[in-house]
Amino acid sequence: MDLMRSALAGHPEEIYSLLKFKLGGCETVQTKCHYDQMCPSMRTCYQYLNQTSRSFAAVTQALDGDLRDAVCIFYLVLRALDTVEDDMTIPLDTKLDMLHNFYTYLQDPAWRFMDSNEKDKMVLEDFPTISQEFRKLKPLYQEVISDICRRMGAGMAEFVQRSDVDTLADWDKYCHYVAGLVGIGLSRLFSGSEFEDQLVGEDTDLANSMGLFLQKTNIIRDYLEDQVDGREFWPRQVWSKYAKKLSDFRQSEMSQNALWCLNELVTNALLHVPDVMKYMSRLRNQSVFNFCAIPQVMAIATLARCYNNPKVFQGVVKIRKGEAVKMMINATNMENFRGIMRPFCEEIFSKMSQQDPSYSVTMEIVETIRQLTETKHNALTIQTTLSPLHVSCVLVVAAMTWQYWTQIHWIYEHYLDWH
Ligand code: D61
Ligand code: MG
Repeated sequence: MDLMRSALAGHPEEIYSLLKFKLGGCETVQTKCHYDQMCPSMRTCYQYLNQTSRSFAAVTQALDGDLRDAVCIFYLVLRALDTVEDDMTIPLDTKLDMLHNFYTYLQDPAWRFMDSNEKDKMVLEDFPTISQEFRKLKPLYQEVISDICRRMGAGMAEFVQRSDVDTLADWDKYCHYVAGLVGIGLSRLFSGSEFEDQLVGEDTDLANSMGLFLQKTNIIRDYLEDQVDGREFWPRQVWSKYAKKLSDFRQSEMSQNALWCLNELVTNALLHVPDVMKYMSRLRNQSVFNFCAIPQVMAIATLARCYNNPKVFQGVVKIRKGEAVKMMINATNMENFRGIMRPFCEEIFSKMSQQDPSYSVTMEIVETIRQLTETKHNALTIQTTLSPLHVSCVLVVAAMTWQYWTQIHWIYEHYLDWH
């Protein structure tokens, strides 16, 4: 199905990436974990990481040295905290108490929480396994994780008591608490591991922007999912210019206003791209570069797909698997990073209309991103004389032949031989 989606979208190069990925040839997410030599509780932690994170599990297990376990534990501790924040069945006073005191549970070998109904509740029910591994990390890593956990818990408690996100400044503040602080914590872990310069951990503004770009993209994409769950994270200051209620955007007659509101929020998220480019240009360790680059390119691809797209109000807009895999394979240095970001900037530009109230602001940031994503060769595509569609068909046939051949081979291996 993924092969067909890329073929029909006229992107033969994605079929090549999908086949390469299927054959296990994706260096950037090759795990460096030796699970057989790991203590059982740390192995359990990596299982929880794979169960709770689609986006960060593979790139975390590809990190170098002791950074790997530190980032894995950092993720699970914050995922546990977020599971408390997201659980609408926990009474408010209990939730506020837990959010404020969560970082203290890291020092309590027995603390666990058994009353969550969330999908990721296992990280709360088996928190002793996670906190045990936390206390084995070197003191600098423990200090960073505990500090970020304390500040994120306090920030989440502040917004849980408020009904919604009001101004754009509130939106930046909320995204700082739940994602900017992750970027700041990760950057201190990167510098603390000495795989990256001290400057990476010290420049908190850039690290914060890395998180805000990812979180704002998620909040924009998840409009409908959050509406269905009775949650609203779009800033009132923006949507109240286009509707009386945020839920009005679900009605088709509101579609133009809904799109203008959506485009204004995408434009706001794009304002973080210059900081993201500067942050990425400072990284020196390959595994850290890949770890940071992959979520960022997935985010700009998602933003480009969401821009001026009515489907945001009818479901969850997703990028193609082939596209995602191609970016994962190629996002390994700044030249490629720029080359991947650029086409999505052009995709947004191609959907802009002068009637859009945000047109001039969007045009300005698109121009800025164009300058920052100039590359020696702007297109990272296969130059062929055959049209993309022809190439796609050839590759699909090749893929199906290969699929058929492996099956024949497998049947031969497992059956004919055995008998
Ligand atoms: C470089 C590389 C990765 C980065 C980064 C810089 C800066 C920030 C981030 C990753 C975090 C991006 C978060 C975007 C996804 N949003 C969420 O997960 C929301 O929960 C936020 C609070 C918990 C944060 C958990 C987290 C996430 C990624 C990590 C990490 C911790 C630790 C290390 C590495 C990556 C969202 O949760 C969705 C859900 O519940 O499934 C929400 O509730 O809003
Ligand atoms: Mg949350």
